[in-house]
Amino acid sequence: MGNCESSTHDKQIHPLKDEPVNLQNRGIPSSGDSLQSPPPHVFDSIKGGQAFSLEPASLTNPSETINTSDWSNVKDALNRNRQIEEQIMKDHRKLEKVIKLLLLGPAESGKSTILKQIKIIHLHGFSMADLAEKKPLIFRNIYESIIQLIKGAHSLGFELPANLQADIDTFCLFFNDYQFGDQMEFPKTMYPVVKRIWANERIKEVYVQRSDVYVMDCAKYFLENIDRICSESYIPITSDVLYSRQQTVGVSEIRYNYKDLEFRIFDVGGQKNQRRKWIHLFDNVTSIVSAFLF
Ligand SMILES: Nc1nc2c(ncn2[C@@H]2O[C@H](COP(=O)(O)OP(=O)(O)O)[C@@H](O)[C@H]2O)c(=O)[nH]1
Ligand SMILES: [Mg+2]
Repeated sequence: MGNCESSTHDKQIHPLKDEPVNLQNRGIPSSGDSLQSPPPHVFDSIKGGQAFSLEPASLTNPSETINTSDWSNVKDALNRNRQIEEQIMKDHRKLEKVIKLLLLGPAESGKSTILKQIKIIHLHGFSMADLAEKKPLIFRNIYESIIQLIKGAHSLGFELPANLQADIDTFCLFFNDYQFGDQMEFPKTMYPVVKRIWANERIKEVYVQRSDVYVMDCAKYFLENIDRICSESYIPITSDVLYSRQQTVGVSEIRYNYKDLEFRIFDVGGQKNQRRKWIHLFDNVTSIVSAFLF
């Protein structure tokens, strides 16, 4: 292999032949012009025998000499290379401003609640439509709470007064037929039944002992607000939405900007069978926020 020199002078040594090459004679302007002799790293790459993607075919074939179109191809390739490098740098700078947070923790530890709170703080909260559409979910939370309290009383061996049994039977019959849908009114017949069941002290005791039996955290909040929730003009308020409990299926994401950073927060299903849906989110994650039950 012949001499290789990197220089901005007009005369260059052909990298593969030992003959000097006059770049100006080949229509290549000298330094200071926009079309300069090829930068040193072109020759370096040839010398090192690598990065041949930047070279015109003639450079790899010693029998051919360099012509203007070869250098023009080199220049094009270098331009493309520079553009790609600039784009990579831009993407990198952009990525540095993206903060990816993954919320992890057991079911009902508050992951989805954190997401709702972020929506309130950073994304203008809930619209009237958002609030109204939570009605069926809130009603379902109340029905499920009552069933859990009744089951809990049985599991804990609590004796319930005989006069409550009729209400319990009525409610269980109703719940057996109940199907979750877009129910926008709390059933009038169930309102006094639910009220009487929750008014019972033994039932309230089940809620206190919910570390031993499963009762949703939101039970007390909704049952204490039953009069407001069962009123005809009921529209959920923000705290109702915060307390509402819906099992997360799959992954939900919220994005917001704070200062010049873009936050992307991922809320995932806590159940084991949901985990394969979010395991890939660990790629490039900035932080993991763990939620715990206390
Ligand atoms: N005690 C209490 N419970 C809350 C509060 N906010 C939300 N919760 C309840 O905490 C539970 C958290 O559920 P969720 O956020 O869906 O948990 P995830 O499964 O980790 O997404 C729900 O039952 C909510 O009703 C609060 O301020 N106090
Ligand atoms: Mg959730």
